[in-house]
Amino acid sequence: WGTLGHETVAFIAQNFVCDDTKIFFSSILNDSSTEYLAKVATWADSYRYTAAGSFSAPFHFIDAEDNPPASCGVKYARDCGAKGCVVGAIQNYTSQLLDSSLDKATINMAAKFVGDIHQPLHDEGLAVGGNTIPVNFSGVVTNLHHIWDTNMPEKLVGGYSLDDARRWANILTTEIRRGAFAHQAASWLKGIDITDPVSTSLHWARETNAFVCTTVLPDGQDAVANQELSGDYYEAAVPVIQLQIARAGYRLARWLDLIAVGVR
Ligand code: DCM
Ligand code: DCM
Ligand code: ZN
Repeated sequence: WGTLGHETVAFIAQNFVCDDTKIFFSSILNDSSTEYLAKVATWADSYRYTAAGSFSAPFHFIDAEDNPPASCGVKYARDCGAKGCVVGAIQNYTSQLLDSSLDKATINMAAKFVGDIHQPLHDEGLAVGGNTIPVNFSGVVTNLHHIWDTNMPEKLVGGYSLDDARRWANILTTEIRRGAFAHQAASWLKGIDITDPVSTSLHWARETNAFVCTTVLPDGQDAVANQELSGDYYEAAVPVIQLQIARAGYRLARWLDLIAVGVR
């Protein structure tokens, strides 16, 4: 996701963490403001472009070698490359946090990767996660990965400021509490196990990767290449984007609760 997606995931998580978790992470981040998580939500994205942080670039995704749209699926041994992947990274950064490596950077990495694993093209190897599929969006030439990260969420919300993210997060929070997601939110936490981050995040990756077959590339890559996708394609994508951002935020809240409890 782009700036908007990550900040929204962080704001949703802020809305759902326990009071003690908020106190705990606000203190480590040295920020007691109403945006203590959201303000650091995109740091890992800048870090991967620095010389010191380039090792972390593969930690944002897992390149599933499946065959969409005919068959989707993620296998850890097959798909997590030698340089690492988002599933391994969630494992690694979670255990660092539980081992009391509670610095800003580590918290940030863990949070960022929970967000990214919920973007369908971050769980897909085809065409470098859609990066090499050229598409048009509202007349702008870009690529399929980029419209899922950025153009479609921003068209939905109308901007990408911190306040746009707060507003979207509050809408999705209401949907989780007493709206369209109220009856399914509890099921989003099924199987969540802080002692087994690989199984937990593989479940998230598989559930997310399934949308590559149904919604991202339902008719294969040739059907979207060089097409204008801000119409019907966008309309079909919006419910998936809303669901995935909501799930990521809700799950991140529980993950942070479990880390906070585990460390205390
Ligand atoms: N960004 C975004 N949406 C935009 C423009 C930029 O999310 N419409 C994000 C992407 C980068 C940061 O802002 O993380 C800087 O973008 P750029 O390098 O494209 O200026
Ligand atoms: N990305 C991905 N899968 C890959 C390579 C990259 O999901 N195999 C993601 C990471 C960024 C975006 O695509 O969100 C652009 O990556 P980069 O800036 O490394 O080209
Ligand atoms: Zn991306």
